[in-house]
Amino acid sequence: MFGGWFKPKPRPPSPEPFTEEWRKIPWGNKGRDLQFVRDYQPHNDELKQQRILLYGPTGSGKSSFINTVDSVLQGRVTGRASADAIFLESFTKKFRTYKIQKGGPGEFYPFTFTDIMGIEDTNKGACVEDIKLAMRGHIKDGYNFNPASKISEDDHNYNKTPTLNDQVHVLVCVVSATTSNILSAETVTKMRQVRIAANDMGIPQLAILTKIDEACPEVNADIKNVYRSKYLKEKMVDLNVALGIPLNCIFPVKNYHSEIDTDDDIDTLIVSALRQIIHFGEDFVNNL
Ligand SMILES: Nc1nc2c(ncn2[C@@H]2O[C@H](COP(=O)(O)OP(=O)(O)O)[C@@H](O)[C@H]2O)c(=O)[nH]1
Ligand SMILES: [Mg+2]
Repeated sequence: MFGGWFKPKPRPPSPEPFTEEWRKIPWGNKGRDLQFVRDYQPHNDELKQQRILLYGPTGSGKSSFINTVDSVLQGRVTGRASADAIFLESFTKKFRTYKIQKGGPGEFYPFTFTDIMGIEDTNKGACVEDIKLAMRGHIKDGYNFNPASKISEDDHNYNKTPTLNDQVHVLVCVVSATTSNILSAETVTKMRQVRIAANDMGIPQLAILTKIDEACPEVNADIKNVYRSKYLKEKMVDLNVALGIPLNCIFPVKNYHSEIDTDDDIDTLIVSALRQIIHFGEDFVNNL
């Protein structure tokens, strides 16, 4: 009953696992991106906070990503979004938004993460119709997803008159690098539908490829090998082909999951992805 059951067989060591480093990352200098995130304020006065919607299969690391961003910004490993090691069924059934504390109590960063119930092969995950409504801002925090049917307009968690602040401003697809086929056909179909709907609304999209440490022994040995790993590049290309997300919008990361202290290199990958997410959300709001 533990997550370990789902772990794929270890990949046999490759005779030549490396390629030339194909994306430049400011290792040892996370400060620039971190400062950007710390200083970020939406241009549009009406926007209190960007809403970043995370979607993807159960167990892909959505909750862990929220925790990791929280940890990076707090400078210590935190654990708020209930990342669960047991993920036979989607653990996140509620539509829930996470704020990240900045400075004192009651003061938050101007962006939030909404963790949606996992997109599943069968009828277990949130239905695409609900995700579309969520993107338009119709679903209130605390709503319990029902995989069998979409939210009714009479539900007390249905927001009839969403404002700019209720809408989703960036869609982030979260996929694990350990999945052998990257995604099942049904999940791909569902995720594509979500993407098409987001495209129609003009919502920008990115992808986060998680568990790069577990997927790749060379990266586990040194995370700075991330853009030298042939295997991870293949995974990113697979994701690009499966979902149609451009390669330069795909960010490989390692989430904090067993660590007790933060690490500069892990932080560096997280803040560079976060910075891009914030840029995309900001562009969307300014182009409305
Ligand atoms: N090794 C490793 N494990 C991870 C990573 N991200 C998440 N996990 C683990 O994967 C499992 C599922 O993560 P979770 O965040 O609950 O996934 P969710 O269902 O998408 O919210 C948990 O046991 C996490 O500790 C990662 O980057 N590396
Ligand atoms: Mg979760």
